[in-house]
Amino acid sequence: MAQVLPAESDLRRVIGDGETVPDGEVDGLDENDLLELLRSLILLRTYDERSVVLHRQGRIGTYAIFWGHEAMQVGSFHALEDDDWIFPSYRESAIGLLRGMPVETVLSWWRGHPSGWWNPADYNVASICVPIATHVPHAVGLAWGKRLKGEPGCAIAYFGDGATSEGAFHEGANFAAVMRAPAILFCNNNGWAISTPLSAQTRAQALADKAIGYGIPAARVDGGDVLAVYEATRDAVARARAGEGPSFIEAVTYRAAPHATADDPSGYVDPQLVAEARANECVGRYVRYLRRLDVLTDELEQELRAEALELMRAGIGAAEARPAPDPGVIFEHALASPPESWQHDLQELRRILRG
Ligand SMILES: Cc1ncc(C[n+]2csc(CCOP(=O)(O)OP(=O)(O)O)c2C)c(N)n1
Ligand SMILES: [Mg+2]
Repeated sequence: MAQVLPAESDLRRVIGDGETVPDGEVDGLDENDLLELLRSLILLRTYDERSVVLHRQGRIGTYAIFWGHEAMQVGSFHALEDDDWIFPSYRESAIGLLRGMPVETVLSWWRGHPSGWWNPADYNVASICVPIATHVPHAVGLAWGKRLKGEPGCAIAYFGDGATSEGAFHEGANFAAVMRAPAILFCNNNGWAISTPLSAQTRAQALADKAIGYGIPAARVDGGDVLAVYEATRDAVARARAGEGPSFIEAVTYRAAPHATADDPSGYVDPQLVAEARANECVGRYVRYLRRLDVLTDELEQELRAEALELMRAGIGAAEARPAPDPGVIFEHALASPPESWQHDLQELRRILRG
């Protein structure tokens, strides 16, 4: 049995604090699996930190920072099989890297380059969704389709606390429950929807309570604990694959970074809470856990960091080496019968871009 603290209203946790709270463990994970989780955490952390720098240098556009969200993404990802579909929001923009998507592709997306759009069927990763919650019904529909076709696997949709106020979330959740779709609704509850705090978002005591209203089993986990997230998602995947329908996971953190590179949170966040969240951030927490278990050496940690940095260096080089796209792509596929004025607009755009 996994040694996991009770779920109920409290948050499930596996990683202790090295002092009064003891470390647990998750059944079925050997030393290699534990280190693979770390490799993924370091890859995403490196991707995120480098992306902020690349943005500052004007080499990518506005970027949605996920610093401190890596454990939610990595823990849930590693509970999936390759045939399970992933529906990311902008907050999980780099989750495809864990499925082998090139860094160059994701960076190209943030550069607004057409090569940043991949064929979802190549990785079983849907396009990055920017409109809040609109991908929840898509994920549920795909999951239901799998059930109808008798195919194995499930679909996981990632969204935030703010998304649970959107109609699309509620439609997707109800549909998933009614159709017993093999779907996992994964809510990253980071306490904020840009500058709107959770307290202004809902009167529900927990976001997981919303799932209960639809008859969907829900778990609340510590979103900074990669092992707790893994364990809860593994349960959800098993339910989905056994034909028992959808699950909801509420992973709780406190957003320790700005919403995006265009945001200045100093006017609305509590700096004390941010400082606490940063001190307790998920990658450091897991590194300390592995060190207490004695499975991580300095050399290996350095190796993983160097490997991730090299991937980023090569990725930005490859993304920047791509020829600029023809500005005509902005106009293509937008309207069946474009107005004549677009010809003029396109010529004007070409003229401006030529400088
Ligand atoms: C349908 C829609 N409405 C508004 C926005 C603008 N918007 C972008 S991010 C965001 C906040 C979302 O917060 P949350 O769901 O908690 O996700 P988080 O950004 O915290 O991961 C909003 C309102 C949008 N992208 N789509
Ligand atoms: Mg949020």
